[in-house]
Amino acid sequence: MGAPEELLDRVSEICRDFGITSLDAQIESCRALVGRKGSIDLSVIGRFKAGKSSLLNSLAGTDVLPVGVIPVTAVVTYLRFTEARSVLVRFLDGREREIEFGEMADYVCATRNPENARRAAAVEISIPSPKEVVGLRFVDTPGPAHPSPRGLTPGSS
Ligand SMILES: Nc1nc2c(ncn2[C@@H]2O[C@H](COP(=O)(O)OP(=O)(O)OP(=O)(O)O)[C@@H](O)[C@H]2O)c(=O)[nH]1
Ligand SMILES: [Mg+2]
Repeated sequence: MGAPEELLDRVSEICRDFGITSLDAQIESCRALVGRKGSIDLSVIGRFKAGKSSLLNSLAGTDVLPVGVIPVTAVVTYLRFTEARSVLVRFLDGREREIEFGEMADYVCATRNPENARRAAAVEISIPSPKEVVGLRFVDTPGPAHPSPRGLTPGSS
């Protein structure tokens, strides 16, 4: 089976042959998504420490997003799959800056960027693409009701 369009054509054909109309809406939605330029966002939203970053790492097949036992993700973090590796920080004031891969945790991790003191709006990570995730952009989010990391640092009161 070739491109997604061919796959959808084949599904439509099978549905038509068997008189199945219940999938029409889903097939049309898929066609609209496939026809869109750019990637489809796959966002993970949930309570802090629910395992959001771990899930995306697992889907990406690499431990790129920081995970941990105390609150970690402080800033919305995009993970794109491209040929080159890079990290871009977009700031709340509209500036943007490319940083070294090793600096990423200084923005993403709540312990190193408490209460988003660095004023980052988002971090965009690009890594070489495992074939299965081409066309998707992962969106990792801070858990709602994220407590201050200071409150959960081991040894703190
Ligand atoms: N046992 C178990 N532990 C997990 C699983 N997924 C994640 N963890 C652990 O749970 C902790 C939290 O995982 P994270 O992926 O950082 O969770 P998160 O939802 O991104 O957390 P925040 O960014 O702080 O909101 C880490 O210590 C992980 O190793 C799982 O499926 N099973
Ligand atoms: Mg996280």
